[in-house]
This record gives sequence, structure tokens and C-alpha cells, in this order.
Amino acid sequence: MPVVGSEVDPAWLPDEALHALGSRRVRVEGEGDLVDTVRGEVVHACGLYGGSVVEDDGPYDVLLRRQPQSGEAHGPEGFTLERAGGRVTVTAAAPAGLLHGYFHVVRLGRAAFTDAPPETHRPALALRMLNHWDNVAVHPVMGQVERGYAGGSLFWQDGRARGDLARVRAYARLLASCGVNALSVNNVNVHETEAHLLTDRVTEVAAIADALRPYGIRTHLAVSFAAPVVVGGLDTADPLDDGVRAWWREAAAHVYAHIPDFGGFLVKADSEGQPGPFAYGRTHADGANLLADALAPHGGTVHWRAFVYDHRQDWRDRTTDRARAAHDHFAPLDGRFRDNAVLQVKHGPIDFQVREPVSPVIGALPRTRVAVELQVTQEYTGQQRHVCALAPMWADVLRFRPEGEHGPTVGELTASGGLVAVSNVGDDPFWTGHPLAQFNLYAFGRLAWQPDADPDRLLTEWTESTFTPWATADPDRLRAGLRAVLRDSWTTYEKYTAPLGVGFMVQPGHHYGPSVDGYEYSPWGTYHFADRDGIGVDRSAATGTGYAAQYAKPWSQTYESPDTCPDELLLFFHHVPYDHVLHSGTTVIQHIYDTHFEGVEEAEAAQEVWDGLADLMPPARHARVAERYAEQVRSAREWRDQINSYFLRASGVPDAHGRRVF
Ligand code: GCV
Repeated sequence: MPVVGSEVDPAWLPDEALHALGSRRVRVEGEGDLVDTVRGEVVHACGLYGGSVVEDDGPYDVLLRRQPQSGEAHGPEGFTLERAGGRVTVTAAAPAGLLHGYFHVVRLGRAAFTDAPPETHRPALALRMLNHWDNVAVHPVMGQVERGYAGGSLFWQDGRARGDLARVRAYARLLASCGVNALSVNNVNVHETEAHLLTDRVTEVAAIADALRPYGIRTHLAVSFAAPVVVGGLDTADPLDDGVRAWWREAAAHVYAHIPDFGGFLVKADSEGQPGPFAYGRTHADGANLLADALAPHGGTVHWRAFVYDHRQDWRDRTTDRARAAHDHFAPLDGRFRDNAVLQVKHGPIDFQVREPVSPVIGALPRTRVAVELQVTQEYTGQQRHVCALAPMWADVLRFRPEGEHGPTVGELTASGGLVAVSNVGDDPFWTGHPLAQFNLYAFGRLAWQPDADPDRLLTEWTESTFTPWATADPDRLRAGLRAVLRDSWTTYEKYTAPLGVGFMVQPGHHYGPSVDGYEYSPWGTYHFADRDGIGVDRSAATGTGYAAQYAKPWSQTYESPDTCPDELLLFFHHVPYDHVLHSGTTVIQHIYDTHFEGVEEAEAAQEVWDGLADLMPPARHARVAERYAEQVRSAREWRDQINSYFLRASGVPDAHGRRVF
């Protein structure tokens, strides 16, 4: 049980959450490192609440047992839960299953001790990984954590691995308790210092892996495709060169000598300036397979990112569409990747905007293992200064069926590849800067375990374990208040920012706050094309960039025409006049005005609800959120006024309700 001191927020594992189990007689059976972790957890919980750890044949209320022969039912991480007559039995074939079973009982709290039919739980996705965009050395522009909004790195400080890894151990515990089982420890933009983690600095990675291992988290490393040149002294990184292949084999063997259960490599290649196989006239399958072959003898996997596009586009060039790029590059490579290569695809075609269609790449490579990448760190969704609970968005993505209602869901298509997310955690005492952003981290883990989980139920789970309302003076007010501020916060954020799927409109570089034309004449390929007549990007096959045709039917047809395209994605797929009437019955321009007024009102109302919860939680947590609400409301008003003014000036159409637009 890692000890991190009282100044660190316990997140969803406060002592109170251990009460139901910790006040009973608990027996743990079995051997193995993770079973010892479970034992340590039980000792801690019972020490807090007067329960006992039963070592002999005496009576018990909770039995946590490892039974290797139940392997088929449980797999490496599943378990069965039996509840009868106030007695709870968790049976797992493997130690990791027992750990997940233990945390499941903790999550159920008192409900674990009510009778229910036996249940078997196993993760739908084998790999549930967080990526940290943490730099070892502070980067002059991006800082210690790229797109990090929660302080410094948990892993790195002053250019090296932290000596004290107690926070990392506590982080691993939180992650294991919500289902995460893998983590990469450095930025996908691999600068020179970080490139050495693969070679002469691997012992620093090994120390972190030691801290993560007791909670069943495997360590992965982001590597530079040019490592043979940057740190290996070779004059090429050509994936078909024998010397390069030998170099990677040796590099992998060296890592495994230090970290026997190492998970594998993560690669951002030919993307935003990172080196890749294109420099040698090779394909991304050649690149990924090079690393896959080096990892294969050790059981490792390469996660190869599909985020490949031209970031030096000429904004005048209307033939290039960034949204098309990943599909154009990767769909033709289906069937050419090794079994231990996973193509890691951002959930939308552009870049983690508040609203994007599901990437057509996910359904386009049936013979390739595909992982979907989410962004838990809120780069484009309020940077952990705004409340924006993303579970409903992710649940929509995971339930999307790329081939229509009779085909598999995204959750099913990623069973062998996994779900990955960019972490929102740093060394901030609240872990995530904004305490309510902890819900995003929790929900990611739970959805990765069960992609069809109801986001509303996850919110209840998280609220109950983090805020333990039953232990407060007014449980109902607390429950209702938390629900009110979190449940629809994603759509609130969407309302006061970029409308109808058009995306961006953020300030360049740091991406916080409004700037309608911030990226309009930039090389990044993210445009809205607003003028006096209309707005949006024509991505139809008939008259536009053809992106809509990258989808299978029925989606290619649905998105092709403004008549069938869902309102919330209209401007992603079509350029329409301001007086275009949405399915909702309102015009595009009036929708822009209405949603921006509404979004601000909703943020103001949430702030008020939050103010009324002060007596029901630790003062520091309440104060931190209150301080962030002040900024959220200020920023939401800024967004409203800039967007509404911009479009009033562009269109000349006044607000139908005569409200003041600046
Ligand atoms: C790590 C976006 C972010 C970058 C990030 C990149 C990526 O472009 O702004 O900071 O780089 O995505 O996913 O690689």
C-alpha cells in the first residue's frame, strides 16, 4: 500500500471507500506478486476499520482466492464474484484477476454484501493503456508535460527519473483499480534526451517499471524512429537495412534484460516533424514491422500511431484535406502489419476536438490490430480549467458501428488492439489539476474494461467512491449537485466553443481560449472557411474533398448530404449558408447565437450549484474547483462574445431574439 502523505488527494480511493471490506473478516488464498499486493491492500483496509485478515481455517466474510484451474472462464485478468448470505467470494485464475476482483468489491462497497447471482467479469479489451506525453528534460515550448495541465511529471524531474517513486506507486494503484494495465512513460515527440531512455538510460525506465509492476501495470516506451542514428551512431534508420534491423534487435534485448515484462514501443513517425520511414521511401508497414520483429522474441508489441498528415499545408490548397490523411496512408496497408504490431488511431480524423466524426480508419483495416486513442488530457476541451466530462463522448465512439447497425462496434473492433488515452495526470496534489477531471481518468479505465458501459453509471460509481456521499450530512444534495455539474458538461462546453463540428477556433500554440481565425491561414490543415455567405468544410464526394467516401455504407451516404448529415457534424462535412435550416428547425446562424448564450448560462448555473456544495466535502477540494469555475465562466463568456460577434459581422444577420452581440 503506497504512502504518499495527506497532502495528496485520495481520488476515488479514499479510506471511506474501504470501509465495507475493511470492517470484515477477509481471507486471501494464493501465491504470486499481485496476490501479495491484494494481501497488502486487505491488511491496510482491515487496519483502518477493525476487520481481520484470516490466516487459518477460521470463519470469514470475504474470500479472495486464486484458482489456476478456472483459467478458461477468467483469462489472465477476469474473476468470478459470488455473493450469498452476506459472504463474498472472488475467484480468479490469475493474480491480476484477483487484483481486479478485489477492487471490484471495493467499488461495490456495502452492495457487495447483499445477495446476487454469481457474475463473471473479464475485460473486453486486453490492452488498456495510458500514454504520458512527459518530457524527461523540460522542453522550452512544451514544458515538462506536453499538453499537461496538472503540474510536472510524476516520473521525471530535473532531467532524470525521480528518486522517490511513491506517487508513481499510488498512481499505479488508482489505475489498477479502474482497470488500466499498461502505461508509456515518455512523450511521443521523442527529443534527444528521451531517445536515450532506450539505451544508456534504460535503468531509469526500469525503476519506474518496478513501481508500476505491483499493480499489474506494464511499462511501454515511446521511441524515435531515428534512434539508430540519434543514439546508435548509424548513418541510416532505413527499416530494410540489415544493420538497422540488428541494432533494433539489440536495443530491444537490452531493454528486456532490465525490464523482463516490458510492454513494447510506441511510435509517432512522419508526423509533425518526427522522423519516419518516408525518408527512406519505405511504407509505415515496413517501419512498424521493423520494431515488431525486434520485440517479437520477447513478447512485446509495437504501437504505431496513424496520426500522419501534412502539417505544412498551404491554406490556399483546397485539394488537401487533413481529415483524409490517416485513411489515405494506412488503409492500403491492411494485412501487411505483423501480429505484434498495433495501429493506434485517434478517435476522430483531426485532433481530439470537442466534436468529430469517428475516424473511418477504425473500420478500414480488418486484417490489422487497431487500437483507438482518446485524449484524457483536455487539450481542446478546457485544459482542466473547465469541467468537461468526456465519458459520454467516448461511449458514443465505442458504440459506433462503422458498417452500420449489423456490423461490429468500435469497442468490438478494438478487442485485440486496445484502448489508449493520453493521460491528464501530473504531480499536482489533485492529480489532474481540476479535481473533477479525475472522472475522465476513471471513466477511461472503466470504458477500456467494458466499452459498452453506461457513462451515467460510471459517473455514479465515481461520485460514490470519490465523494462518499453516504458519509456526509446531506447525501442527496451532494449526489444531485455532482450530477448536475458533470453529466452534461461536455455538451455545455461544446455549446460555447466551435459550433456544429467545425472544430478549432482556438488560440494557436497553446490551444486555450477562442480565436476564430487563429488557424485559418496556418499550415496545420484546420480551417472553417467562414465568409459572408456561409461556413464549413465541404468533405462530400460529389463536390468536396471526398472524405465522406472513406466511410463504409451507410455512413458514407449519411454524411454525403446535408439533408442526412447529423446537425452536430454538419459543418465538419459541409459548407452551408448561414440561413441553412438544421434538422432541429433553426438556422445555422441562429443556432450559433442560441447555443453560445445557452452554454454560458449552463456554465454559470453549474458554478452556482458548486457553490452550494461547500459544506459537503474537504475545503481544499471545493476551493480548487470553485477557483476553476471562476475561470471557466470568464472564458465561456469570452468564447460567446467572440464567436457571436464574429458571425454577426460575417453574416450581417442579427440575433432573432435581439440579444446583445458585441
Ligand atoms: C504530442 C496534437 C498536439 C500535440 C501532440 C500531437 C500528437 O497535435 O497538439 O502536442 O504531440 O497532437 O498527438 O502527436
